[in-house]
Amino acid sequence: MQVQVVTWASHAAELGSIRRHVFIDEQNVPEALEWDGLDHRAFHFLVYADTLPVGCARLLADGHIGRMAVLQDFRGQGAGRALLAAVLQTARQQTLSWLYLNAQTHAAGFYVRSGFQPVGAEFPDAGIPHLRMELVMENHSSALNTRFGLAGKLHFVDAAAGVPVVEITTAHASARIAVQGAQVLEWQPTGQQPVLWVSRAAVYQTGKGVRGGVPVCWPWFGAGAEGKPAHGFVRTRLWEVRETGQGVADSVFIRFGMKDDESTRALWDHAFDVELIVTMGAALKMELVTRNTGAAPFEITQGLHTYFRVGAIASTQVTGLEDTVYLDKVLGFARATQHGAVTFDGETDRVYVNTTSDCVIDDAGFQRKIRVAKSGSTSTVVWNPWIEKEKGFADMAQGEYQEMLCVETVNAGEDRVTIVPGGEHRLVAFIALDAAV
Ligand code: TA6
Repeated sequence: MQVQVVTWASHAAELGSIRRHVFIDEQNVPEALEWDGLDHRAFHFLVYADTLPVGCARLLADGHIGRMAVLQDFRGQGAGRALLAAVLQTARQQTLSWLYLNAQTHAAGFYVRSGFQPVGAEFPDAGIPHLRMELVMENHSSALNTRFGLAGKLHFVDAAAGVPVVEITTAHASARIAVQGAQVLEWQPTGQQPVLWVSRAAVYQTGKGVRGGVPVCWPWFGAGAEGKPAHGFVRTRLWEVRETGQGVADSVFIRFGMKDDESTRALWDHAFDVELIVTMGAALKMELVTRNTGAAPFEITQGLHTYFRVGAIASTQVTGLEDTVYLDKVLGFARATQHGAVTFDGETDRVYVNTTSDCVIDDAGFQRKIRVAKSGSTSTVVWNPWIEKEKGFADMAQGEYQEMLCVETVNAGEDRVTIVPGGEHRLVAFIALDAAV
């Protein structure tokens, strides 16, 4: 079986014929889903049995492999393997650093044998069970460094197989951010204790969120609907790295992004582009930007689920939420009012509503104050699992509840955000050590 790399312009007839036979005639995929308007800017692959084109595949510039199809009479003869080998070769030539696809579940084993990992739960696409699968190319970090590295300030390393992490160092601070989930893991101002907390039992593996740092909860905050993941679906997926650069006062920024695809639309049927922009210097700024690229309004809840490192939770308090109403998750979301500073002597899980205030984490243990300012949000979550709930997290070590505290910058509870077609919403968290200490 020979494979040719072709373009839509040169081989639309052969490509279209195979896809019509396999997807439209054989699998009843609706025409409107098949011809999605992306063909003209993709790499295409045709596999031939002698001179007859019997299979095809497509690779988009963001690493999305799709439209893998082999005519019925030519299956089981190595056509799929030949196609995938050609796709991987082109991906390397294009210094693509990671690939993803939405495989029909029955074919998942074929991709696993080529190094792909399933990510997330099975989902229906055109009524056929699918699994999203990702492959971090062996050259991932080096490809990202080639395209986005900043000498002496920003570079990519592999924290574990398939888990690339960007390391940022400036005169003011250092940081680490996992490309998976666009999850800030560490931010440590020079000469200070780490400001963010990551569990010693955290798991670094494809498709699994790291316990700590700043998980991005989107496009819903909290429990998902039946069979859908808690805190949305973006924190366990690889995001695109779109841009890096230097900002004011020796800061460095990195911009991650993700668009909708069949697997996201199966979980949440909207067209979107979501970005996380992290600007790191003497302060840490995170901007979660949602754009509605579809034709109808949609509503989201979301959160920057920040885990802070504290000296000892029992001698830590949070100010800025005085006299604020909150929904107490520990008491079935009963409404209550905050009197004085928030202190901790047991499981605490509260959504404070109608508040745009800065919060200050007053940490007597480390003798410091951490300010958490925000915009684009009228709700704040404060969470500590305490002893019993900590035991329920396999990725928390015993007693770690004493050294961590979540003060989360969110749109949660009644603070729901509606975004019209073409519109955007920007949720911003701004974290700094209070000079006042
Ligand atoms: O933000 C607080 C919370 O919703 C808690 O109720 C707890 O579920 C926490 O997030 C951790 O959620 P996760 O899905 O990351 O284990």
